[in-house]
Formats: sequence, C-alpha cells, structure tokens
Amino acid sequence: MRERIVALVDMDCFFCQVEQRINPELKGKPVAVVQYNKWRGGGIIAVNYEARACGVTRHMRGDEAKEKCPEINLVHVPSINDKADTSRYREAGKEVINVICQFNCAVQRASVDEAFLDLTEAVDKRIGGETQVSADHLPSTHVVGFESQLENKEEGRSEAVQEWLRKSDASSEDDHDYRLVVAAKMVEEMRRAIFTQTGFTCSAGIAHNKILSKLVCGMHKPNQQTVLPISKVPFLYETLPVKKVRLLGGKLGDTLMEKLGINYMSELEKFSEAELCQKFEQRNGQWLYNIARGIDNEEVEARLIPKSIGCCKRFPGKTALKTKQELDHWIQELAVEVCARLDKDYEENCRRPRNLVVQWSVEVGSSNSKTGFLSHFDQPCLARDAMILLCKSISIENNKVKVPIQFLGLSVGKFTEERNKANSIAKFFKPSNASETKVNETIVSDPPVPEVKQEAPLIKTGPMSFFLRNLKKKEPEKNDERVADPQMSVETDEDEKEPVKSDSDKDDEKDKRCQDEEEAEAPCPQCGKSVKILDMSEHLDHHVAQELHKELNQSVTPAIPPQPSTSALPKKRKYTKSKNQSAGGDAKKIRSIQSFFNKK
Ligand code: TTP
Repeated sequence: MRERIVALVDMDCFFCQVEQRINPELKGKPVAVVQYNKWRGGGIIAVNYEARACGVTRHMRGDEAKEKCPEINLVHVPSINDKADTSRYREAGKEVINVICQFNCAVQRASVDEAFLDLTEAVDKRIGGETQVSADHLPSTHVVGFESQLENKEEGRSEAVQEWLRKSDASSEDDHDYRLVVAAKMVEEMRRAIFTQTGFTCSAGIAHNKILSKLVCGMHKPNQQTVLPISKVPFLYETLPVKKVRLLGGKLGDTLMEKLGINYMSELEKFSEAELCQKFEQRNGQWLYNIARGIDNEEVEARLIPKSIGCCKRFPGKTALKTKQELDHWIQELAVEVCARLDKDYEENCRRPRNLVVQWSVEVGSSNSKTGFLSHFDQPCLARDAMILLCKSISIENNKVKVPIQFLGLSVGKFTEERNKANSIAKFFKPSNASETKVNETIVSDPPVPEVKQEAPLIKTGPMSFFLRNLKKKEPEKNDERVADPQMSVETDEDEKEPVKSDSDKDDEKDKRCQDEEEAEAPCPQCGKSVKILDMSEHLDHHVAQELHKELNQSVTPAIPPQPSTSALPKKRKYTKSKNQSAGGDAKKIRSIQSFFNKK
C-alpha cells in the first residue's frame, strides 16, 4: 500500500490575526485577545508572537500580561448579552477554508483555525508535470532529521532543505520522499494563497498521516512548515514525550506512562502488540502498537462544516450558578446563540441536528454531560429540552442547586441533511421512465407548465425510503401516531472512529448516552401532543407523511379512480399524463414539499 500524504494547516495566533486585520494599527505590536470577563483583566485566549516573546502566555489573565508586557494591546472578544460572540473568528476561518478548497484535495476542517488535507491524489497528479523542485520553492520549509550546524538559522534551514532535496530526487528509491517534496511545494503555494487572499499567515505539518502531520506542524511556527520523512520517525520519537502525541495528551497518556514506565515515544516500540492489548484493551493496544511505529490509519474525512455547533460559558468562583432560575436564564441565553448559529447553518448547509448535549461542571477540571434527542430547533424548545436533561442529572431542592455550576455548555450535533430528504421525496414524485410509471392515459385537469429538468428514478433507498414504501402501501390511519422508520432513529456515533479511549473515557461516553432519553417528553410543535423526545423525530416524520399524503391526494386524486379501501394507495397507477402535464404537476408538488421542509 502506498503511503498517503497528509498535511495539517493551522493558523498562527488566529484570533489575534483576525483582530489585527480589523485594526491594522495593531500589526507588528504585542496583542492578546481576552474573554469579556473583567476579573483581573479577563482570561487570555490568544497571544500573538510579539507578546509571546515578552513572556505572555495563554494561561495568564489580562492584568498579568500587562505586568509582563506593559505595551501589550488587550483586545476583548465582542460580547452579546454577557456572552462571547465569536462569529467574526468563525467567518474568518471559513475564508481560509475557501482558499484551501481551490487546491483540489480532500479537506477536513478540524477546528475554527485548522484543517487536515489529504494531498495524496493532488500530488500524484502533479508529479507527472512537475519540474525540478529547488530550495527556492521551499522558503519556509523545515525537514525533520535534516539539520545544519550553521549558526545563521536561515542559512542552516536552507542548507538542510537542499540536502533533503538531493536525497529525495525523483529517481531516488523511496518514491514517498519525492512525493513529500512535491507536497511541500504545494503547501508553500497554498499558504501563500491564504496570505494573499485573506491576509492571514499559517503554519503546516506534512507527513503520511494525521497524527504525525499535527505533531510536526507545531515544531516551527509562525508562518513556517515542517515535513516528516517516514524514515525519520524513529529519530523524532527518540526525544518525543509521550504526552505530545494527539490522543495521548490526557488520561490515556498518563496511564501509559505509569503502567509501562516510559516517557518517550521511542520506548513504546519495545512492547509487543499482545502486551499492549492486554494492558490497554484490544482497540487501544492495537492503536498504540501502530503509532509506536508511526502508523495511523485515520482518514481525512472530506468535511468542511463542523460536526457540532455549540457554545458555553464559565461561572467561576462566586458567579457559580446556584438557583434553578439562574440555570434557566443561562440555558436560555446559550440557546439563543446556538439557535442563531443553527439558523445560519441551515441556510448554508441545509441540515438539521439530531442530538442535543448539555455539559456542565461543578468544579474546575470536572466535566459532565447528558445527550438527548433534539425534537426541534427554535430557541424556547431547545432551551426547554436542555433544561429537562440538566435538571434530571443534577440535584435541585427548593429551586436551589445542591452543588453550584461553574461551567455550562450547549451543543447540537449528529446532523442530517434535509436537502437529501427533500430531494428524495422530490425524486419519488418524479416519474423516472415509462416502464416504471406505465404511461398509457392522459390527464386534462392540469394546465401545461414548464418541464422540470431533473430526471430521477423512483426512490428505493435512503432515509425516507421506508416511509415512502409505507406511503405507497398504506395511508396512515387517524390513530396511527408514528411512522416507524428504523433508519430515521439509527445514529452512527462518529466518535467511535477515534482510535483511542481509556476506560474512563468510555464510561464518560456511556454516561453521555443519556438514560433520560427514554423518559423526557415534549409537546409536538405541530399537533401539541406530548411525545417522548426520543420518539419526536419519528413523530414529526409522521406529520411529514400526512402532509405529503395530503399533497399527493390534492394533486393526484382527481385522476385516480375510486379506491375500494381507504387504507391503500394503488400499487400500480392506472392513469397517465402527457409528459408536460406530468412534469408540471410534479414541479408543483416538489415546490410545495420543499417549502414544507424549509419551514422553520
Ligand atoms: P490555537 O490554534 O490553539 O492557538 P492560536 O492559533 O492562538 O496560536 P498558535 O499559533 O499557537 O496555533 O487556537 C486557535 C484560536 O482558538 C485561538 O486564536 C483562540 C481560540 N481559543 C479559544 O478561544 N480558547 C482556547 O482555550 C484556545 C486554546 C483557543
């Protein structure tokens, strides 16, 4: 199997750069971005490199930063209703992604300011037409394992790159090294394009998998990139502390060091796969065995939009939330932001979340969460569902919270695309070809309208297929409240793809799969009936079914001969339309069905 080429692009001190672009007077000066909280000058969340040179770090508060660096410019994150408004940073992140997308590679947006890229194909395409790559093409590249003794840093870097190029030319035995050279040139171009089009600098790591590209990205910052040839992995691991590796920074890393008595990644290679599996469970053991050898198979998932949307707020010290009213107030506030972002997300991506997660902590370092099914997407309902989840999990007596809450977060995730639903249904109504629709009659009731161009087969698979099959077979009866669609309620846990989880992480996860899901109820926004939140999705699908059925009847009934039973739609249509008439009728249906889905 050929090795992949994976890059991580990470913006430099991103929030600071965004603020400097808004206020160019700040360029070249020490800057830190501070949370709206006024206590001791607010909490710092981003520090630019000029301020870092003066000893300012992210863990300081604004006042402390001023002491270290009196000329520092502290910029406050904008806030709305006492809540940080980070939209300007998210929008800036999107601009960067748009530039990266011009380079035709799989892009996985990993956070507000970083993205993984799979460059394998793009590099292969380039290699054919690529002219010789020289050190001039790689003005900000460093290569792990190629270091010069020259005192002048820039001269040393350039000399090391030249040596790497000599050893990795197109005719060298290790084809992967030459592909890395081409990738490095491509990433230099990409970073230049990002700077030209957005004004932001970034750094990058280039290796053969995600873990290693992330690891080397941080080695030379800001505005530089680092390449890791496969043959240099043992060299890198020799001095690499275990906890520096992504996914080993937390509990698993601690346990690993403790149980195996190791500090550096190179020491992990001594343990057999069986030993690691026995000590850390099969899945973790295998992953550890592989990563000790520089192997990580996690794919770059082509994903440009976030998996979840959420916001949170801390209530440190005396500000901790102590009453049910306070909780309710802040849940409402957080829900306002989540819903505003959800609406925007819906406009851009036509998708809706299925999961609602409430997170809270009662002391620094602790974290709890509960997950529930999201019934609908307006602020009052989201806040209410979140409050139900939270109140079932914490102790409240006489409206007083037993242990005050110091951190509260709301997020939604497990998105499903509604465009697909609408399209699937639209496709269902669109006769695909003569053999499927048995055209042999003519309808005269509908006036001719312009033809809909889309040609689609009768939908047989996809999330709505079960419902559609049922709709064809059976008209929902008055008391039939639910359209049971297993596909609608099945959820794939994307987090399961993460290769490493400690026992306690897994327990947390289990805990997250809220037991309360089965009990919590909410009124249906369409019929007002009280329905379990877990069943809400199917229940709403039932309304979709009714709506569609009504539409189907309204537009088609005149042409359907009287049916012997009220419960069944004809298996075979005994009517036909002229091509134009058919398309026009369908167009009308498609339009009104789409408008149904677009209702907020
Ligand atoms: P990072 O990529 O962690 O850091 P950075 O971009 O500021 O600096 P570096 O050059 O070292 O990569 O975070 C990206 C942005 O996310 C950061 O500018 C501010 C924001 N952020 C928070 O809001 N809270 C946090 O706890 C962290 C770590 C970052």
